[in-house]
Amino acid sequence: MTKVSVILPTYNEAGNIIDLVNAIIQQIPRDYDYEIIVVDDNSPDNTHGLVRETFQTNPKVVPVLRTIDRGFAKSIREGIERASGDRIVVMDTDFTHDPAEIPRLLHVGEVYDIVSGSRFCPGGNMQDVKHYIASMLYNWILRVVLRTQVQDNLGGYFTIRKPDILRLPLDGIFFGYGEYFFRLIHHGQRQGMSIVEIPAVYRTRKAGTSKSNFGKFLFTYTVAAIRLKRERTRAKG
Ligand SMILES: Nc1nc2c(ncn2[C@@H]2O[C@H](COP(=O)(O)OP(=O)(O)OP(=O)(O)O)[C@@H](O)[C@H]2O)c(=O)[nH]1
Ligand SMILES: [Mg+2]
Repeated sequence: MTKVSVILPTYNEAGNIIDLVNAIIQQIPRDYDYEIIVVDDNSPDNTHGLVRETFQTNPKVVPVLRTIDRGFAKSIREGIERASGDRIVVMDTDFTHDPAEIPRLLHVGEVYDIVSGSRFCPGGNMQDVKHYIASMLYNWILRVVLRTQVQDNLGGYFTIRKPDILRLPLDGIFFGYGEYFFRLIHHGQRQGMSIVEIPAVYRTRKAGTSKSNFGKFLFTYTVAAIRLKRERTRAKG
């Protein structure tokens, strides 16, 4: 039986995480074994303690506490490295990524190397219209700069087999924030992996507050894209 490890990075998600873990458990297909790894960066709202307490009798829910080097992408990497499953699923923990899409991700993942839940393929969407338009425009720029062949380079809701992700240059991908995802797609594409997007509707955060700031991220993501482009040009030349 294939085992899927669902990686959930959290920072101050006490209002979402219990319901989310329960919703994910409901969505794991019966022919998969699973574990859910909640990687928390020592949230002041005690997300980690809450998960530990609530799921103490379920060994398939694995709470991981990080106390140094806080970071979204680094937490995801830590979750991936600790995963005991053959298949990885990564998603946000504020209900932006709908657990109901998990069965389709796993199903398509049996055929393709990376399957990404995308807002920009037919059937995909986002409840927050302004965010949707801003992300779409920014994705066009990213695609021109990086030549990635996917439409949603900032999604972060995906599945890949663990041995496949370990073949990618993890040090060059997993740092910073959501831009790690376009580095992952970029390197996956360069290594000849098959990448497909399936439609996903991104919802508005259920509880808690956002940690992202559009202006700041526009700058960091742009610097990250230019760096990646330079690396690519250097590697070619
Ligand atoms: N472990 C860890 N997780 C984080 C960190 N920052 C954010 N996260 C998680 O990463 C996910 C995305 O963060 P959000 O605050 O929702 O940022 P966003 O999705 O860009 O912004 P919204 O559109 O407002 O939802 C959430 O599940 C957060 O809990 C961090 O420093 N460490
Ligand atoms: Mg969010």
